[in-house]
Amino acid sequence: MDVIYNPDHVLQNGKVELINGKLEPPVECPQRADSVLEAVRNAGIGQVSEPEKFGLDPIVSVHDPDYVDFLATIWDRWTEKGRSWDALPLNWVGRGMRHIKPETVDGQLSYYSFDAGTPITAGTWKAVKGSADTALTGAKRVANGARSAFSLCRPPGHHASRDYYGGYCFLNNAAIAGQYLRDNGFGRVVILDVDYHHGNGTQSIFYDRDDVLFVSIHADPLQEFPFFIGHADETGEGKGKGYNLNLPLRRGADWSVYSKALEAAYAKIRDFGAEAVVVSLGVDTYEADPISHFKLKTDDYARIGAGIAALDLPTHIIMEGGYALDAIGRNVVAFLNGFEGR
Ligand code: Q9C
Ligand code: ZN
Repeated sequence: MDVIYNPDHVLQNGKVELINGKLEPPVECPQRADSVLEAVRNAGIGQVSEPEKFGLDPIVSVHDPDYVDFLATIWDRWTEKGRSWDALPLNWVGRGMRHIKPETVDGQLSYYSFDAGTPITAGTWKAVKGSADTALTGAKRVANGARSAFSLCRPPGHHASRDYYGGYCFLNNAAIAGQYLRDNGFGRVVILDVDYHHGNGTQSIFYDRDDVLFVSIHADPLQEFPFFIGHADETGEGKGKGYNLNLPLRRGADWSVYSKALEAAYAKIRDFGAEAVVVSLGVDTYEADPISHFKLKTDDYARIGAGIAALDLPTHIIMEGGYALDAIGRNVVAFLNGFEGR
């Protein structure tokens, strides 16, 4: 299958991430995508190409234009204040406070974010825009008839919602790709999110819609980030009622538990009558992932890939999380080979 890779991802290179109360080197680092690329190349998965440039139209079809403008300009506004270090927010709306957009740089960082673990740097916007273009290029190939494509997106996207960033995500690559497929010939699209964390952004973007089904298998929000969304009783609203399926699993989930959730996901996708699948592929479900607590093994990713291929639908695979640097590439390749039946 075709692989889309954006060399400009390296421009998202934060100096620090707030982890467990300490400022540490970010786990969401450039080496992640480079190690996946190397493994994909060595495995001969397919032609690797750079993304085409799309304008902002397909991005603002799922994101607030003012938010996109904020992302594109915030670094310049931050540095105009004489700050040369990573831009991070400090506080958020608490219960009873009002979500009115502040005028200042610091106020707007707070307004448009939901965590302090997602640094903005000099190259963030360029990397983020390139990541969205990587998703759009893969979506275009699938819309043009490809059986599958792999968009090696970095930074990831599934935590970003219509108008906020967090969880290392700024633009929601899977949502942008899913919307692109809707706008280019596919009536019903499913986004299947197998990242360890709940894809809160994707869920929120499509929560009131019946044309894009969101299905997510993830760590129970009672135990894991993003903590305040991702429960099983979130099933959609308005005409989107019944078009959101959350399958939260407790810490320690291994294949015996995970595979049952996958079967439930496949059944839902078949019932829905999906015409195309977007996979939010996180390999942070791996047993040795440094920030996660599931117990999947490398061979399990081949099983997930094969299971998704058995849906027999045009499939666009999009990279999300996965932080065990020495294993991400191997696990992604296992998934892709499993999908291809090799
Ligand atoms: N102690 C994705 O996988 N913070 N995002 C973790 C670890 C947030 C993960 C802190 C994790 C976000 C795309
Ligand atoms: Zn994740």
